[in-house]
Amino acid sequence: GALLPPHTSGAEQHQRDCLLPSPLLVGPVFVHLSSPLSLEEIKEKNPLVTPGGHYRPPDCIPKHHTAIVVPYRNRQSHLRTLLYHLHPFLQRQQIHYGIYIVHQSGNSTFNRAKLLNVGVREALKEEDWSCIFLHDVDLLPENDHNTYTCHTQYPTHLSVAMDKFRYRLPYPQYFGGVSAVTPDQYLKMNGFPNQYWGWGGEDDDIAARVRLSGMKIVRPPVAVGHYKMIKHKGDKGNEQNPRRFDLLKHTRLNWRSDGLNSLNYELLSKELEPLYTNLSVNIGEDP
Ligand code: UDH
Ligand code: NGS
Repeated sequence: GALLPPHTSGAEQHQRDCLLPSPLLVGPVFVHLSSPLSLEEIKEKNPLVTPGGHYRPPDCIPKHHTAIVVPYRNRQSHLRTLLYHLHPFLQRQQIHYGIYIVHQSGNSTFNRAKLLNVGVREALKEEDWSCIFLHDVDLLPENDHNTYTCHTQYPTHLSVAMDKFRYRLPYPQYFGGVSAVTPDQYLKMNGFPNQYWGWGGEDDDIAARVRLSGMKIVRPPVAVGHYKMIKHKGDKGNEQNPRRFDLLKHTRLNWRSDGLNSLNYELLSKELEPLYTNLSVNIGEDP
């Protein structure tokens, strides 16, 4: 018979590659935001998810290996709603995935982009992910044809049609919400900025890095990129950053020196929870 690739495990020998697109997709779904289930109840509904929030399709060999990185502090009910929704969504896509929650410890001003840098680095220490998703905790994809995989050449912006923006982009360069990079694309743009403390501008800086490093942004069709946002008030510790406009004027000068290559942090703990990996991290504070 034909020789099997050397990395094929015994259990996989009689399996086929997962079909693309996945036959399990259902298209648009209604996202209901009533009070979320407990983590135990969500785990019961997702019996094949393994500790740390990992999953592999049981009956076929997946082509895609995606880490979902979520910047996080003090949004417990949003997290439960996201997990309730995202696990089945990703399983219908038949991809191999893992969910990483990057929790900023302490009370210093929130820094979304730096937490994303930490998440990418820690996720890649664990597995050879082919794609990394940068995912706000309060955004729920409404159509599973919006596949959580990467474009081979360019970074992807997925949340192109959010309900709060009346299902369209708020402005052409908008890159916030949910986006994705391959490890190569991430290296090429020197990751994300570490200097945006507080709300605003960090996503625009990331979009600028994509262009400055010679890439462009790709997007799914608007009809597929629908997201529902869980409504909430501004967070304590994430007030608008008054320096964001000034920082954005200097992205062109700073992107090569501030980013992945200047990242420092202290990993306080890493817990393999039943539905996600919890990384607790000290990222310092606004100098
Ligand atoms: N986040 C937290 N905890 C915080 C702050 C932010 O977990 O205290 C994370 C979370 O994943 C959130 C993301 O960072 O989805 C982005 O936060 P954001 O406040 O910038 O964006 P969001 O879309 O809200 O959640 C925007 C409107 C908030 C009030 C407007 C302020 N002008
Ligand atoms: C822009 C912000 C982005 C933000 C976007 C949407 O003005 O960081 O609005 O904000 N850029 C600057 O402040 C420079 S939202 O409507 O979600 O609150 O993502």
